[in-house]
Amino acid sequence: MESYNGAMEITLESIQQLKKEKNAVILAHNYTLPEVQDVADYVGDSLGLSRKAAETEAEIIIFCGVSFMGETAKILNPDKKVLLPEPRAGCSMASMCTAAQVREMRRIYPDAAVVAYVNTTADVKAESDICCTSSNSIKATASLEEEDIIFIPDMNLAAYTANKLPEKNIIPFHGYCSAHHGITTWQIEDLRTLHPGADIVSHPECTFDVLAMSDFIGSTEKMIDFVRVSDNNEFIIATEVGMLYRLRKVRPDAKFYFPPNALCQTIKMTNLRLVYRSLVDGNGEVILDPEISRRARIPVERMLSLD
Ligand code: CIZ
Repeated sequence: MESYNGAMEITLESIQQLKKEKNAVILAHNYTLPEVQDVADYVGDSLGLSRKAAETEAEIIIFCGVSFMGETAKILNPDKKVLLPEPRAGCSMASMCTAAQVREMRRIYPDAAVVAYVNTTADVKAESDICCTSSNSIKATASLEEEDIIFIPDMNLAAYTANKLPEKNIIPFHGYCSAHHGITTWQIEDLRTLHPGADIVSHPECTFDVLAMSDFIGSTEKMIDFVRVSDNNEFIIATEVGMLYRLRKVRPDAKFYFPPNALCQTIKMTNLRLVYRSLVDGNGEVILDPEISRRARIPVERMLSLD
């Protein structure tokens, strides 16, 4: 194996060897390709990944996910090298909301605090009071003194959180994740007709109507925990289809049914060859403006200090 450009086989062993030589850690989101999950030191949801990024002692963090995830790792590790093997892998929801829009909402609602879902750019985090993930949006929002809460950018997570916290006045930004927002009640209804015994397990980025049909709602990692200990062996899974790989590992005996269009194409752009390339030549370094990074760290650390 001489270069990553030619036709050559990149093996698990070659990646492990390079990781050791470079003192690198590989973090991967639950939606990444199986070949990427197989070489990762940790696979999980945004909260788990942020925690791992905050505590790692490795010099290089290879982040297999989309750009806001790499940025969050860099915000938490300004002195480390953070590499996003496919730097073009963006998140459509994160790009729906700009820092200028957040400033404008603050101008309109001067008494409100801002809760930023982790699916935001560093610029947007820098304008926010606290970050949250889908596993702690309720806790993060409840931790704020303000009654009025500007919740950005996911209107579905905002609705889910608002429903659990009637004492708060949640003002949503109208962004959404295309993969989750596109899951419809009739798709879930069709799957339920075909598999009447299955539990419906949904991600809070789904619409409120889909959540209303669900037996369990949670982040990807919480969904895995639910399935792991469930007595049932059939599940309708309302989230991105990349989850199938981990779900099959934790419950090889169970059957999983996904709606047909739940796919995040950008997170699938990272493959083994790109991971190898980042390890060899540092491709995809995440660079942030130091002042933005300093300001964005405050809401991220505020979130991490909640548990
Ligand atoms: O992994 C998840 O649950 C996603 C997509 C987001 C999050 O907040 O962790």
